[in-house]
Amino acid sequence: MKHNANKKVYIGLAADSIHHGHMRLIEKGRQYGKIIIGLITDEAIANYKRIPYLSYDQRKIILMNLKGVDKVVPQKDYDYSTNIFKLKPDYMIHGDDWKQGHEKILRANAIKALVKCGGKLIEIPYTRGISSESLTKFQNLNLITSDTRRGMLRRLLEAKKISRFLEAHNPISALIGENALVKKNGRHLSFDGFWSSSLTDSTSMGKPDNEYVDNSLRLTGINHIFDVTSKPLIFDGDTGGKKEHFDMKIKSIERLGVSAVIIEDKTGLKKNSLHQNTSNQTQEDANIFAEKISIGKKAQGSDDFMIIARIESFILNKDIKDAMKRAHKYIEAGADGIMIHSKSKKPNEIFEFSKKFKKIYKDIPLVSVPSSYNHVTEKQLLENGFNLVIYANHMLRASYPAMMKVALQILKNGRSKESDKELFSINDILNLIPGTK
Ligand code: SPV
Ligand code: MG
Repeated sequence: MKHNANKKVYIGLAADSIHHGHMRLIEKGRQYGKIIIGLITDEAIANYKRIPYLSYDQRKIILMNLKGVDKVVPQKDYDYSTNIFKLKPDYMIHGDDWKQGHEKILRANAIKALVKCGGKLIEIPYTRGISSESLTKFQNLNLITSDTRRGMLRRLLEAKKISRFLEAHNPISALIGENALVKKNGRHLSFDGFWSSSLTDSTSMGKPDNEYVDNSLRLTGINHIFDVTSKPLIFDGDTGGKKEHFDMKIKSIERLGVSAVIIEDKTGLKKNSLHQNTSNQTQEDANIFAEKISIGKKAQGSDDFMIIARIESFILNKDIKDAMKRAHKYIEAGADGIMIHSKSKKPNEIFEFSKKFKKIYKDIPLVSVPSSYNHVTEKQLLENGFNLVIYANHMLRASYPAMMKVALQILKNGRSKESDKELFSINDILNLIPGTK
């Protein structure tokens, strides 16, 4: 086939990591005409898979500078057909790997669209031995900087309707949040990031959740988590501590690459919000708390870092009026998002809040921690205006009963053989962490 500059060749790519497989697609395309890359947007990717490591603009710059690429346009849908109808290419180039598996439907739709527009699909054998997924994982761990990681939360909030974060209290629990993956209806479901919980950080050290475990110790733990993961992290900052210390605290949290801190509007000796007895918990004066927020906002060095204000009105049996009044004050003081907490078994009060809140603050992220109202689905939270859901303590709560069970079995049996079925094999544990053997 002779190159014909009047012919349009379409190639849809995510291009989070460029490798020779992509080059082969481009090389092939150049034989047919001028290449238009449909670069899949963050939003389109994030709703099917993990958000790309590189932003849309960063990926675009790379592609624009590749030999043979004439134009880069956004592909706003994971499905190629919208762009095919719009651009009416003469050819589309794709690897033949999509003939099987969940991408079959994308192929069928692309062929249908091409037939209608008079275009033709050219498939080349899939390049074996390299995959963007494995390459991206490798790159993420090796190249991620504090800045890139920090910026991922804002990108997620823009790209995804609702993001899910999982508690991590040490690197091994974080590796679960990093790698857990469920494939469902062609989508790759995974966690978007980590929650560093004061409850589980304290509990895993055998200490009460009352701000005894100090910030520097918790940040050291996060540093270890960051050694082996690539996803963004939200830090549970408790009350934020003394307002006179808050600026220094923000700087050290932000510098590490943490994306956001959530501080709660309590005062005095902090108690966990899910405690049945709330009589000894006190809510901070809204103006004083707002002042703390603005001190933090002035202290942060990057635009990416977020301070999210957590409203404890429902925890302390106050009403929606109090919660809304506080939301206004905190946002005015610069809060980048609001977490509304509740220990009710039902989501009624948080849904009442979210309806009122989102009418006024459509674009301000709203966070839910459904520990007690845990029958609520992410879909319901999304429909009620929430943008982020935090599974706040589940990794620690899962591990304790599992460990206790095995300890009791060993005592009962005078040996460990009976516990084998509860355990990861020695081989599995050695293979879990690369470099162990
Ligand atoms: C935590 O995880 O430490 C939290 C959420 O602050 S809660 O335990 O629900 O208060
Ligand atoms: Mg906490």
